[in-house]
Amino acid sequence: MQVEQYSIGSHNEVLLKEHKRRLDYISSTVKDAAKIIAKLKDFRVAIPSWALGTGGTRFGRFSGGGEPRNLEEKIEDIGLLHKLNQSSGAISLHIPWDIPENASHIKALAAQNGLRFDAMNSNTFQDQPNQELSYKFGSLQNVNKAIRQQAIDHNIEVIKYGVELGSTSLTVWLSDGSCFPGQLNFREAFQHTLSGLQDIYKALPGDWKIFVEYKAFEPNFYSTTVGDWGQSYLYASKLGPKAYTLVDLGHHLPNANIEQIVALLLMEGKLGGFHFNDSKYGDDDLTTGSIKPYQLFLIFNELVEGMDAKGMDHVSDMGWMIDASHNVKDPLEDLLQSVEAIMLSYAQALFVDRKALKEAQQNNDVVAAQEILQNTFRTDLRPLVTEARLQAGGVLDPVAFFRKEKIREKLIKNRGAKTVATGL
Ligand SMILES: [Mn+2]
Repeated sequence: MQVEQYSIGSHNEVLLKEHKRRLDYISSTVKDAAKIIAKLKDFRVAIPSWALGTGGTRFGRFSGGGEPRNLEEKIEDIGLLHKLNQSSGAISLHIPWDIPENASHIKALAAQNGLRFDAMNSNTFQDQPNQELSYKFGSLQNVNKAIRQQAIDHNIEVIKYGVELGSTSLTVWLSDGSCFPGQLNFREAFQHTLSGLQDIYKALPGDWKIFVEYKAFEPNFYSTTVGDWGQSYLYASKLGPKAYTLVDLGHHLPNANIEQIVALLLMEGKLGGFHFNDSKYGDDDLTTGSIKPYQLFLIFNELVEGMDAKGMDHVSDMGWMIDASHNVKDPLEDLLQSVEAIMLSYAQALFVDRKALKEAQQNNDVVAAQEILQNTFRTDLRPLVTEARLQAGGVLDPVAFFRKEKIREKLIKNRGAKTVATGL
């Protein structure tokens, strides 16, 4: 699906005057506007290969049509998003849903679309057709050594695919755990899992990282073997310097203070990856920023502060990715909304007056500290995000452009109304 440059130009021309008016206003009050815009232009969020189709729940799945039928079409869809917002120039692959049969062809296609390969994702939470042994009772934690070995071998295979594509990280999310008391020996499950992760760790190339993603519950409802950031941190610490914790916003128990978790993991140099989404109850995988935008800002505030304290690069020293599902929205529109929310929160975090906040903290001035954060959050920085996108060659209003150009209708015409992308 090609988007012509002239259609971007004519879309922008119509909206340009109003945008400039808003930009001039905000630039007169935000003294570092140009610096923030420059940072926004560099920022990049990876799109997972399983997010391009309509998601589902265990009750049903309602496809919207025009979904990508193969990896090539998924790359084209992400390329399209990136063309519009200039901030989603990376793809995160899931194996075995998206095995690159011809790595050099896939690599070239991604490059044509301005994309690079972000973290690779393994899957030991499902049984695949032709799979010899079942993961019904867990993978790396399993009491059966042959099943554990099968899961280790799979992860090493995923690393090999990643090497061919130029990826440099592996994300391991395990659904391992138990549904009933007494089902598992917790200590043994941990030790098996650690031992499996150690074998996978040994297979990492020198410049690779492994991200250990935690999740509080689901699909197991009594215990999860990598259930929270403490457990993930324990694995990552025991594994070594190439191992990091990955925070997925939806993987906590209700009301968890994610911003504090992020701050401490960064302090320990152990936060390596980040999955964006939003939730009301659990792992709802809703559009980023749709339910709790203030929390998203507070988390970003800690990310920026913590990364700066460690001298980390905002773009390359963290694996940023969206991990959401789209049950009732067009997946591409949903992803445009998520990226926009991420960029806005990042802009707000960059705008926080760190010196004034530090001073308020030192003086125990609780009111001033709150004022600083809330005034920042309530300042409309959207024109800075839009300007960054414009300067990078994107469109002023991605969702409006997507609709005006009837992109979904064109995708349905090309691919058919009954397509179902691989994934959840
Ligand atoms: Mn995730």
